[in-house]
Amino acid sequence: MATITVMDPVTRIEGHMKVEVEVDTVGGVRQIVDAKCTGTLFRGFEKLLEGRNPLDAVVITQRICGVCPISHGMAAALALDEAGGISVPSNARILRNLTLGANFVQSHILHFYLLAALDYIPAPNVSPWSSAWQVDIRSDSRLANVGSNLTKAFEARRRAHELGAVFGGKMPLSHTFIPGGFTAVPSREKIAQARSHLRWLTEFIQTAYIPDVKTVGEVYMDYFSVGAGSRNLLAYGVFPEDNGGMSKLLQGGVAENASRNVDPVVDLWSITEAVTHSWYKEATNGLNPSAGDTQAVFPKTGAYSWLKAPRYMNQPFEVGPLARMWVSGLYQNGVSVMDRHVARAEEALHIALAMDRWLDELQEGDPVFDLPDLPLKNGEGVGLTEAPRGALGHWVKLENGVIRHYQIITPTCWNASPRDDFEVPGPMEQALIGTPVQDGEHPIEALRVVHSFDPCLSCAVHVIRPSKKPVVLAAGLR
Ligand code: NFE
Repeated sequence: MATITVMDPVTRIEGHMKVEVEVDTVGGVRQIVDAKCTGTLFRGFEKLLEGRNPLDAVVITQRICGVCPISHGMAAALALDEAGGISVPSNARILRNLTLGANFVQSHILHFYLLAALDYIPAPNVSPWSSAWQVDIRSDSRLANVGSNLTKAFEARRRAHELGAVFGGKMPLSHTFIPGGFTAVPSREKIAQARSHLRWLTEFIQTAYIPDVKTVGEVYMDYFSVGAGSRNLLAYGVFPEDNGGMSKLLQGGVAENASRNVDPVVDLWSITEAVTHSWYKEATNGLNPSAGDTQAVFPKTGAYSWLKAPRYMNQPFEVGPLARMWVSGLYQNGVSVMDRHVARAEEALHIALAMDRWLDELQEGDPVFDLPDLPLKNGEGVGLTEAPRGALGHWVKLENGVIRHYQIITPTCWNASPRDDFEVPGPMEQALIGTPVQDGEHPIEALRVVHSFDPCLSCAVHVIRPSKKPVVLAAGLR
């Protein structure tokens, strides 16, 4: 007999999400046969930017999310750099990389220890932890190490924020990203301070984070075969290593069906957003973000999410650390729940080691910005970068010194997207379908699949309904 379980809200994620799974027996195996992921919160950012000073984009878009604000600061700065035809000096490129790198390390450690680990180990019997469903929590003495590092992870996050604040001024939100460069200067003292935090964090990643993820992978080996999803992987690439941005620490690219042959993301016009199953006006279906619009329609027949459905060449693509590490040729073991965790941990080390090198490359006394003529008047730009959770793009159009049009596609929008106009489910929905489930009432296996993508719904929904009258919108709970 088929059962339907609704998890609302999904906990230990960022933002507001509902996941509905239908469980049935197929070929003698109890498993998820259908899944719907819903972004349940309606927010406002893109419309908020229209008519504002272009420089506001860097500050305001960081408020989309407290976990990955630096990525939005970076994407906005890159979009404005392009709109203004500005190139940034080496120091600025490196300082941007260092501040973003600290944010990645912070976010990855947060995800494993504070959001995902409790799907696999018993929770400590103290606040703020509370146990997950006690289904399939395996008893293995090796897991004790993971538990003992849960509290140390708080210190690691604090350290990573302090590292980001050395040049970023403060964390989690930084005011140092500007078109044309960066507003802090490197000094010998700051470099030494950053290096001290970085060395501590690198050791934590090497001696705790990576071994702990590998331990969970050994005890839950079967999760290397669960939750593959679309197997299409996409990254824009991040951390430019030269001022032209041609070479990046993590390269961009697309790998269809987890192919080891990686193609470049050549055609930005092939990025579109479907809204057939999203609460937006159908006339805006299939638009490229440079022309995209966000007009809410609620209720709407067939719609079940505030997320749009981004597609590349009409296909759903998974984004995130696994996609980045895959297209860069640094991790190509497989596409699964556990591969996402391992790739994320290995990426954290890869970035931390590069940050040590970038500290050496900073030049005290060299410029940190190439100031553009302000205000930026007219132009168009696309800021493509990566957030901890995957590919992030900001599309901006300036007219007469103000922002005329702004669109953002976040990583979680790619991963947790609803079905598109061809009825093709999003990557997370595809990853859920086929997942074996022991207890249909408490499908912890579904949570493990969802958590492996590290979803952030705050990032994924960011539109407003421009109305003076407050409008109450509910997500249509069953
Ligand atoms: Ni709110 Fe974000 C990241 C972005 S996710 S965390 O990483 O952009 O969609």
